[in-house]
Amino acid sequence: MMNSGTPNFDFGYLHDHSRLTAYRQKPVDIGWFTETGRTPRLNLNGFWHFEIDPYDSGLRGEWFRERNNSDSSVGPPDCDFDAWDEVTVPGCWNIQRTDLKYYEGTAWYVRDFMVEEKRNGYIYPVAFGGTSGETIVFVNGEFCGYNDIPGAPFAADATDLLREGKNRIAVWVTNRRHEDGVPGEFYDWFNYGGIFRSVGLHRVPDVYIRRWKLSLGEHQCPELEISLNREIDLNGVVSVGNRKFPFRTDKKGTHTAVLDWSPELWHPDSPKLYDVKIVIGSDEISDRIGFRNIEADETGIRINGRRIVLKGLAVHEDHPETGRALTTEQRRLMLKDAVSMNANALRLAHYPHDGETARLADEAGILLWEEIPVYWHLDFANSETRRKARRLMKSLILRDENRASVILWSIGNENPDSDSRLSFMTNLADLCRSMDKTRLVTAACLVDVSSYRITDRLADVVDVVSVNEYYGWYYPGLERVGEIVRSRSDKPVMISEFGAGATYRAENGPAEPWSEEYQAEFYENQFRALSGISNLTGYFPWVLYDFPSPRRLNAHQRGFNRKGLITHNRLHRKKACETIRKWYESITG
Ligand code: GCB
Repeated sequence: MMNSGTPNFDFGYLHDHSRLTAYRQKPVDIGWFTETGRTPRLNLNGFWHFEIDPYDSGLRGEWFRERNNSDSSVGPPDCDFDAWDEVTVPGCWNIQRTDLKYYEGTAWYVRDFMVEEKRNGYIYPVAFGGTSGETIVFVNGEFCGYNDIPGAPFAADATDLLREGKNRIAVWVTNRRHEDGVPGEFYDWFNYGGIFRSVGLHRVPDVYIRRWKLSLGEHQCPELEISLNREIDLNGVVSVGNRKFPFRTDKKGTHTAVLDWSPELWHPDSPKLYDVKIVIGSDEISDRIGFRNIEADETGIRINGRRIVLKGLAVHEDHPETGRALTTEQRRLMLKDAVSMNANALRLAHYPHDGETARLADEAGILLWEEIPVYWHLDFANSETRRKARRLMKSLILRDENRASVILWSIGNENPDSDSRLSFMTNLADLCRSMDKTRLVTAACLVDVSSYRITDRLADVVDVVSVNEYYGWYYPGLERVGEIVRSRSDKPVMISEFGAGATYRAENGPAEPWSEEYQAEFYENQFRALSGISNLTGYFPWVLYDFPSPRRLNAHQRGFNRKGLITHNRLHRKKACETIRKWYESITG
């Protein structure tokens, strides 16, 4: 018999409802380590043992400690990670396991990895590109880090837990929706679960570059801003292309300098990128960077001093084969599909997409609107919700502040105007501006449908006023839509969403609601009604691809939002693609 002798069982955990409290008190600091410009020493993508744990038995019973049968204090364990099947990371369980399509709950991922040599005086961050929700990382049986924001990149410090030889990482992750979350409980997209972005083990020296930014400063010269993790003055060199610029940090470990050189500028028409390397002490960063400048006033948006109209498309990060974990090829196709309609911009709705998208957009010359899911109703008066939104915004800015393609930070989408919401959003706009002076702040506001005006007070806070309008689909009155843009002539205005549902079908038919013909006509009418308005500076038809949304259940939708211009599987282009292609072709500048 197991557990012979005097039993001293500790079954307290069966009655413990505070299993998350201790972890929640220790979220990892966002920004203590940023992956930008670094390649992990060890890529931890690939096969991981996986199983769902709907009752959270694993946290209650501390499975990550991997007590075995000989441990008389716990009895036979209920878990054996190595016996579980494997899934690949990055990935979404809803796709990888057909039985988990609609699962919303918690799961475990476990794998081993080897560390050949553990060097003293180095720091070992385990970096996660993003997961579906609250995440707890355990290394070799001990707590390593906690993050609570879906889709936020974060890193856990494994320095003290790693050992030379074989190591084990166990990750508890959930896709539970929360009333005080960002997003909240109710939204119009699919709630994928899992570790849906890359995981990697890094190694950095004890003095390392915590944050760096290269952007176009005044006088058209690049500006370098750098801060180390320690207050120390050190010599460094930044190379851009074949030029080298030595610098020295001040005693606080920071440095800002204008590099005396005028680079060829990045622009959608000629997306010039330079190889960049920063070496300081024994740390090093390598990246590819474009230099451009972006401004806005009541006449519109200018890149490098030239006015540009954003011929955009909105898109979700969702593919039938991979869910949120799109492959590089699937992301490239997304940019290619946009270019095929003469688009020069994408709105990455409604949450941070993988950082790879912005890198590919840098190369392709596609401008990006990046966004956090302050979407519909959030618990705006709740300080926890505010903390989460700030944390997500911060992580996104730190990840993508070096991407020339990213020109707009969007702080939210379609939230009814209230005092608590206005204060919440003003706080987010301030955060964006304090962290990044080289981009514009926007948000997708609601229109006052019957008065044809933008009455949302948030419009006073943002640099570019964006509005979602569905005249001609959810409500009539499309002919007057231009009045909305004209109602706000002191700022550039963009239409951040407009669209109509259409089910793809091979043959032609009458232009009735839900037909491709109706959708194409809808866009023709919209474009006609919106033409010739001087402060209208961008359009983002909703949406590039059909996408699954469990709340869409009528006969035409069947679990999908069908406002896509292309079907979810990317195979069929609806008729409106051609309408948009032609319209965008006709807009110059
Ligand atoms: C909106 C939302 C978007 C929805 C869309 C729709 O206004 O911002 O997330 O999917 O409308 O299709 O109704």
